[in-house]
Amino acid sequence: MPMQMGFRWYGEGNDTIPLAYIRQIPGVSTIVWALHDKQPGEVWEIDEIQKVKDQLDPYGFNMDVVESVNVHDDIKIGLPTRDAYIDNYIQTIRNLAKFGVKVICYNFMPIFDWTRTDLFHPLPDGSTALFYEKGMIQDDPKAMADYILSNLDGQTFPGWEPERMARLDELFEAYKDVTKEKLWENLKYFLERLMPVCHETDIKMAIHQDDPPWDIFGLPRLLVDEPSIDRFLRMVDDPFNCLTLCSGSLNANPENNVASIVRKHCDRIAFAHVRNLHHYENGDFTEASHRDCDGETGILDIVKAYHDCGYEGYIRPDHGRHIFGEKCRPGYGLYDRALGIMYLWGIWDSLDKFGK
Ligand SMILES: [Mn+2]
Repeated sequence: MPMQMGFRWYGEGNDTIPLAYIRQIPGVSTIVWALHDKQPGEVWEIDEIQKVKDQLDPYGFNMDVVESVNVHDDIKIGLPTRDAYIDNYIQTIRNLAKFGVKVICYNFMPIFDWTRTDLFHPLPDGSTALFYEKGMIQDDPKAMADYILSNLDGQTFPGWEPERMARLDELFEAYKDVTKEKLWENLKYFLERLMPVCHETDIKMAIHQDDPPWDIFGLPRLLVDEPSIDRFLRMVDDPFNCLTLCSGSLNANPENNVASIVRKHCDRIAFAHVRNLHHYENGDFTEASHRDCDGETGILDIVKAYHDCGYEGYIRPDHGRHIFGEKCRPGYGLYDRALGIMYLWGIWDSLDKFGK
C-alpha cells in the first residue's frame, strides 16, 4: 500500500473549496477534517460527527484523520481542572472511533498556534504566500493577533479563536509559571491518560511540531528539533504515541534535517505534512511551492525517505501559495495544494517505477 493522500478541508460553509473539486485531484482518499466550531475542552458529539460523515460519503472520502482536536489550556498549564477536560478528550476519542477515525493530530503549543507575520506576502511570480518576518515577532503579541484576526474575513482559524485572543492578558498570566520542564510533564500526564483509550479504540495521537520551532513571546515550545522529538517518543514509548511530522514547521529552523527524522522515526509517524520553505539571509522565510528547488526544505529527500521506509501512513500537502487569483483561507487554497499533491505523487510513482 502506498502513502494515503489527504486534503485538509474546513467543512461545509466554512471552506471555499467544494468536495466535488477535491475529488478531481488524483489520488486523494482522506479528508482531513475537524469540527471547527468546537471550543477546546468540549466533547465532539456523535450527531455532529455524523453530519460530516454524511457530507463526505457521497464523494467516497474517508474521515480517518482529524486535524485537530485542540487541547484545553488547563491541560497544558496543569491546573486541577485538567482531569475533567481530559475526560472530555477521551469521550471525543471514543466518539471518533465509532466513525473509523485512525489518527488525531494535535499540538501542545501554549496560547498561540502556528505563527506568521504576513498571510498574503507577495512573491516575485505574482502569487502570495505566508511569510515570517523574524524582526516583527519582538513586538506586541496582541498587535499580531489583531492583524491575523482582521485577515480572516469572518472565517474561523484554529488556535486563533477570537474568544481566546480577547483573553490574551489572562492567558499570559495563567502560563507565567509554566516552564519548559513543567510543560513536558503536563504533556506526559495528558498522554499517559490517553494511551489505554488509544489502544482500545485503535486511534493514534499524532503531535504536530511547534511552528516556528523556537520560543516566542517568552512562551516555551517543546517539539522543535530531532533531540526533542526523540525525547517526546521516549517519554511515552507507545506505538499509539505518534508524530504528525511537519516538514515546514521543522524547517523554519534550517538546521533541522527532516529526511533524517523520517528515517529515524518512520514507524512512529502517523501523519505527514509536506511543505517547502524558502529562507532569507536575515532569518525571514516565506512558504514556497512544493517543488524541491523552490525552497531549501529538501522535499525530494523527504519523500524518498518515506518511500524507502515503506510509509503507509497518511500524508497531505501542507500550506500552499495563493495562485491563479484564488480567494481563499490563508495557506489553504485549492490550486497550489493540488499542484503539491501531483508533485508528491510524481516523486512517489517515479520511485515505485524506476526504483531507488
Ligand atoms: Mn503542518
